[in-house]
Amino acid sequence: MNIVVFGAGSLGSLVGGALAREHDVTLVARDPHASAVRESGLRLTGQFDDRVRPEATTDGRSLDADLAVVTVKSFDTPVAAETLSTGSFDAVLSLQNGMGNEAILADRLDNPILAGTASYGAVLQEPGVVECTGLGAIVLGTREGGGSQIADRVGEAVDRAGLETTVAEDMPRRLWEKLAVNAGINAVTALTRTENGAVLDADANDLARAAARETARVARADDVRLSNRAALAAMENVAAATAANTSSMHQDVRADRRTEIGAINGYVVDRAAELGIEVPTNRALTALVRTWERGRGIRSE
Ligand code: KPL
Repeated sequence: MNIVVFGAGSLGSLVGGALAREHDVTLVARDPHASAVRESGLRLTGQFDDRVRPEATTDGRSLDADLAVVTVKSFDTPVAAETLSTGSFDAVLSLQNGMGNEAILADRLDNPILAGTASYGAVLQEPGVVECTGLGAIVLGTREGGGSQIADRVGEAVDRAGLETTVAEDMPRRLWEKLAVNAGINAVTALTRTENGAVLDADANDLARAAARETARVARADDVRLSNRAALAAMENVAAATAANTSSMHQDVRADRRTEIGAINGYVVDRAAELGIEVPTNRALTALVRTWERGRGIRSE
């Protein structure tokens, strides 16, 4: 399969690197990462140990492939969609954090849009080198739920590259469950500069559980069947499985970068307001991370 990975930061480089073991892959990345990959290939370290030679470019316009995998930060999705609309793809798969990405892609693109979640731990160590800090899984399917041939075909191609893949027919529920995981782990670890396992410790655990529970309540009000128990179990299982990993929001804060707070806890707050539900923990976490962003002069929506 010809695959474009749009937004090859940490996770995108890991997924793209793994896919390149089996498929023809082009990474759309920033420099100096893109030029390092062009010059010396992409080195996968940690749980994966390999060197692959995908194409790499900084220009994502007018690309042509069977599949585009979108791994940009959620706040960059509108620009990614605009750029992807200049190319030609049979399908587009979002493997991003937060909610609302698929809808933005579907608004601007005519191709079938698949939704996905990825729970691999990934850190871009230096240009051209990505470390897999935790083995995880990819779940993908149609964004509305239900099956499709294209979801099966993409799932088979991703699985063939050695990434543990499930094709699911209940993506709306899976996306809300992943949102509960991220709502519980990301802001708490970013604000306290701790690794994911810290949310299993007493004080942080209350906060992370409250954020995940509120997320499940909003999901149910949004007609998605996600119990508190399932949301809490998912959050704590991921925290335990990735205990030594640095969450993506903690990585962003450490690097003084804009975070995905708007698409994670901020999304819960906005959807809760529309549905008339109180979500005080998500509101507090959102306010704290936005205050940090503003203090650093980083734009926050
Ligand atoms: O998705 C993640 C992230 O860091 O954004 C988790 C699942 C929390 C793993 O670190």
